[in-house]
Amino acid sequence: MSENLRVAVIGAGRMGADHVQRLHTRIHGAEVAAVVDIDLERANAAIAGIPGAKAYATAAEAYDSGDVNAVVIATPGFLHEEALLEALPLDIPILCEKPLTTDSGSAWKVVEAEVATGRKRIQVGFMRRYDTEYAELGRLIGNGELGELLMLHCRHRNPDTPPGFTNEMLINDSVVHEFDVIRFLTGEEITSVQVRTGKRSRRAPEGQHDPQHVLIETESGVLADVEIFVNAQFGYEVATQAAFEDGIVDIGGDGGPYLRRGGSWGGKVTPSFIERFGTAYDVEVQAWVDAAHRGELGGPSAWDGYATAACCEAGVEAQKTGGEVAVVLNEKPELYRSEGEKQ
Ligand code: ISE
Repeated sequence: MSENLRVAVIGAGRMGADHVQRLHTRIHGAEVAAVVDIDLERANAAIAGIPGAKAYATAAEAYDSGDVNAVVIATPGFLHEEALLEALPLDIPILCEKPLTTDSGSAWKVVEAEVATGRKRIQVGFMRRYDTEYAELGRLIGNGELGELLMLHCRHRNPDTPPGFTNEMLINDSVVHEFDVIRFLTGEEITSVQVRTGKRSRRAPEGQHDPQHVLIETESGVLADVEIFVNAQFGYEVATQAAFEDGIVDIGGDGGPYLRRGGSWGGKVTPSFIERFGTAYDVEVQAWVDAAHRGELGGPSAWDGYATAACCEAGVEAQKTGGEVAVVLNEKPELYRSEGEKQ
């Protein structure tokens, strides 16, 4: 086996195919050994032009090949639990796209399975943590130079939704990112979620109430409001304004170049999350590979996946009731506690 990590990418859909290209062309210290998809044609298309990579219909076949020592799980969220429980006993580094699983019960099963192995093996693909502007906001919150953080105003807009994108997915598939990044930025757990639905866009497909307004509170009382608007038509936007005691910080606005021509001024709108977070995904995957080479695992953990799953569950209940729903978490296992938390 080469010095490089030999990665199996499970799922050759949009995100899986993107990770295959990333691993093949931009990431150092890793190569694509296998692509797994129940649709073998799609798996074969994903490995085209990648020497040494093989297509399989099942993860078991890829693992049995003996040519794989790391795995990226990029199947739809409802298939993650099974894929994670299959990969954990192999004792290999696992990068699992978000969400860890789609409900807190199954996420907790994954946490328990990892705890039973005695070491962290799972990193969850919450790529916003690797975005430079989010990281800078985190730094400003941490060093206290603007005083205490008081509120976050988050805009999360997608141009449209793929077929089958349900009302619950506004929370489980989209706002899950805000749940994670708010926990990451504040270093606190989320204590409650409320969802309000107002006027519905005529562009929202049947069964979806779009947009929605999500109100989140953390342990110390930081309030975050999220406009989740997944059929916003114009393009992709993930932006946040943070209000501190001594200043205001904006992140995520569209970048240049800006053009002045023929009496108008403007730039291009980001088309999708693939472009908006392209660099963050690269940094995330490279960090995972580098850690694997050191025999470590960093980044968002299975605990983070579990905690966000619990927030999503509260969010989906809040969608139905309109009321404020408490987020209740199990006790954090020792494996996931920081040194400070252990004392
Ligand atoms: C998608 O799955 C993502 O992860 C994107 O970051 C998010 O903006 C989008 O709403 C999700 O559907």
